[in-house]
Amino acid sequence: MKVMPDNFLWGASHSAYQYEGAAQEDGKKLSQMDVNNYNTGFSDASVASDGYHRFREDIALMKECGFTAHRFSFSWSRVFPDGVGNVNPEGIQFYDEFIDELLKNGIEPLPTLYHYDMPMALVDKYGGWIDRQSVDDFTAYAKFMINRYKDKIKHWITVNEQSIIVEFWTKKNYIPEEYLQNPQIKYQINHHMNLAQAKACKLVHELVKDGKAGAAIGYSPIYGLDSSPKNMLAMLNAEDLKNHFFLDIYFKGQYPKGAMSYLKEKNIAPTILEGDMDVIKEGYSDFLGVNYYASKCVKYPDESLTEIIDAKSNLSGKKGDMGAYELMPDFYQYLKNPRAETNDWDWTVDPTGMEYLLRDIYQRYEIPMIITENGYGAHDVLTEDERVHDDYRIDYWKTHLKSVYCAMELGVEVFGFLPWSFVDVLSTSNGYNKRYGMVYVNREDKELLDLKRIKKDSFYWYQNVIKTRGACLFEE
Ligand code: BGP
Repeated sequence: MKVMPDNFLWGASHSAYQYEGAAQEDGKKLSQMDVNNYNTGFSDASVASDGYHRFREDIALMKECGFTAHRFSFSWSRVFPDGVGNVNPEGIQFYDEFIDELLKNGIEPLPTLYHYDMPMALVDKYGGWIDRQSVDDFTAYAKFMINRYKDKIKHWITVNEQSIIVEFWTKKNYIPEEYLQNPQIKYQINHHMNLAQAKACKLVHELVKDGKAGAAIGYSPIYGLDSSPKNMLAMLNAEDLKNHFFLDIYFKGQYPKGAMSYLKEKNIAPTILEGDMDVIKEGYSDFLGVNYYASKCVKYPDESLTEIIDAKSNLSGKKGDMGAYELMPDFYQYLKNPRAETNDWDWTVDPTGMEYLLRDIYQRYEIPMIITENGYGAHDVLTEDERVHDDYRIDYWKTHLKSVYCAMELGVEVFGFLPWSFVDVLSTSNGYNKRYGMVYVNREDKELLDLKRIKKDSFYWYQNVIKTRGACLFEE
C-alpha cells in the first residue's frame, strides 16, 4: 500500500501578522507589514483571524484533524516592540502559551523567525533590512528566541521567502521613498538577510541539542516556453537568478557565478564585505522549507523597443513589481504558460511542478525538504447550512500530495507537509477575499462578524489523509 512514512509530519502553516491580529495589543508595536497593509484597499492586519485570542480553539481543531506539527511565525515586534532592547513580557508570554498548547496536544511546533514583518521601529530608525545593522539586531532577537525555546523546539525555520522579498521588494518591505528608484537595494536587502539567516542557523547548531535549521523559500520551477535553444537558455538564466541565487547560498555557501556576473554588469549586485561569505558558509542549512504554489514560464527577451523600455522601468522598480511578467534585459522574460491552467487569481495550477521541483532540488543539493506552504486561494462560499464545499482545494492538495509521494518514491527526502493554511488568514495581497484555509473564519474583508471557525470540506478530507497516512489519496 502507498503510505507516507510513520514519522512524516502532517500539519499546516500560518504567519504572525496574517493570523494573530492584536497588532497593537499588550505592548506589541507595529511591524512593516501592519503598516503596508493599511493601504492595500483590503483588510489590514489589525484583527486578521484573531488568533491572538482564539489560538486554543484553533489548536483543538488541529488536534481533531490529526496534526502532528504546525508551522507559525514569531512576531519580532510583539517580543521586542522596538526591535531591540527590552523584551515585552506579555508578548513572550503569548508564545510560551502558544507553544505549550501545541505540545500539550501532541503537535510539534515549527517556528519561523522572520515572515516579512520587520519591526517598524527599525524601519524608522535606519530603513530596516537596507542597513547592515539589521543583521545584528535580527541576530540578537533570534538568539533570545532560540535560547528561550531550545528545549522545546527542534526544527527552526529562519527566514520566509527571500526570493519573494526580492521579487516584490516594495510590497514585502517598507521602502523609504528615496530608495524606490534603486533596484540594487533589493539585492542588498537580500544579502543582509543571507547573513542574518546564516547567523540564525549557526545559533541553532550551537544552542539546540540535535537542532536543525533552514529557510523556507518561495519556489517556482521555471519552464522554457518551448524547445528553442534561446528559450532554454532563458530558462537557465532565470533558474540561476530566481532559484539557485538563494539555494546556492543555503547549501553551497556561495552566489551562483552566472547570476552574479549579470547583476554586476547591470550595476545592481549587492556589496559584499570581507568575511561575509565566511559567515554564510558557517551558517549552513540542514534542510529546506519549500513553499510551492505555482510554476513559471520564460522566454528569451525580444529586442523590441517597447520591451527595452519595459525592462528599464522594471529594473528601476517602478513597473512590473508584481513580478508576474518580470523582464530582465538580455536574460529572461516571464510570460503566461500557454499550456498550464490557472486559478481565479491567475496563478498556475501545476501539480506536476511539485514533483519536478523536488526532484530537481534534490538532484542538485541532496538535502532533506519539508513542504512549508502549498495551497489554493479562492473566493470560498459559506452556504446557509454553514458548510464550505471547497472541492477545488481538495483537488489541488490531492494532486500536489500525490506528486510529493512520487518524488519520495524516487528517493527524494521529504519529511512533512504543512500546507497554507489551517484557518483562513489575511492574504498578503487580497485580504479575506482570497482564502486558503481548511477552516473558514467567519468575517468579511472589511466586516468582522463573529470570527467563528467553521470546518470546510477540505478539513474532513485532510483528516482522512492524515489518518490513512496518505493511502486514501490513491483509492478510487
Ligand atoms: C506566500 C507567503 C504567505 C502567503 C502565501 C499566499 O508567498 O509566504 O505569507 O500569504 O504566499 O499568498 P497570497 O496571500 O498573496 O495569496
